[in-house]
Amino acid sequence: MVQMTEIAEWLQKGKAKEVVALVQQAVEEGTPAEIILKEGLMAGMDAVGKRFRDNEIFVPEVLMAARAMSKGSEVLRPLLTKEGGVSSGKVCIGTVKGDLHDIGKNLVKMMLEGKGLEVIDLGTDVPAETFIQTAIEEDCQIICCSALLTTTMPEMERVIHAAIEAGIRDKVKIMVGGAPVTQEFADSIGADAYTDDAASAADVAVGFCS
Ligand code: B1M
Repeated sequence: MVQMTEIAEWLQKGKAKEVVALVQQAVEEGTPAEIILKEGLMAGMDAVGKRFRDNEIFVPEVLMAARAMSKGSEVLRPLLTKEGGVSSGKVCIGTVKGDLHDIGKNLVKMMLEGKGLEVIDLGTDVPAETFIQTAIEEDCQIICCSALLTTTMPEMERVIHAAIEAGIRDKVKIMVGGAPVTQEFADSIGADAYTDDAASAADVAVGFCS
């Protein structure tokens, strides 16, 4: 039986092949996808974050761990998105300008798709204007912004200001999230919602679309 700590350990070593194999085995053994994600992949990434902060490892090692995390989450995608259902809304999502972190954003995207929402992925380093232009052109009900750096969090406020300037603030809900983001911060910039994990982000988004 695969232990979640094994997945976390191989992820910390940046071994994508081993992580994928263990995730697949855990799925076959009947471990729920949510447990594998939280206690295996995300726990491993948390440890990587701490070692990165303490200068025990550096960008190349973090990149390898990030790759292992992405490959591992891809195995879980069909399980995490199996709810499916009829598309009930359109969302554009991106990591804000200046920020290249995309693992959390990709998980939110996966969960949104799992709830049957149509998702336009703008990628990373997305300027406020691109969020707004896409929301207008694609008629999105929701803009989802992710930020992982304290220095890029203010970009989220720029997205909200740009929505006001473009005259669409009352037509679009703006959701924010990412490790350094808090409910207090979300309230202070006038965001419509903050959630601290991808699954609750999808639940809130469905609520906005219904
Ligand atoms: Co970076 N990095 N990084 N990094 N990195 C952090 C964020 C950091 C906390 C590490 C540390 O010091 N402990 C630190 C930020 C410090 C700060 O801002 N105060 C940091 C730094 C400093 C940097 C650089 C500046 C390092 C450098 O170059 N010297 C640099 C910046 C580059 C840039 O963006 N311009 C940098 C670079 C990188 C890599 C490229 C090497 C890599 C990213 C690879 C990639 O994403 N493809 C990387 C990584 C992997 C991390 C850590 C280790 C892991 C982040 C992650 O993917 N976590 C991170 C440490 C940490 O967070 N513990 C760190 C897993 C992911 C699932 O969690 O994204 O939080 P997260 O998503 C969660 C929730 O937050 C939520 O859902 C997910 C879970 O369900 N969520 C939302 C996310 N978005 C949401 C949106 C929502 C709702 C919920 O609604 C819209």
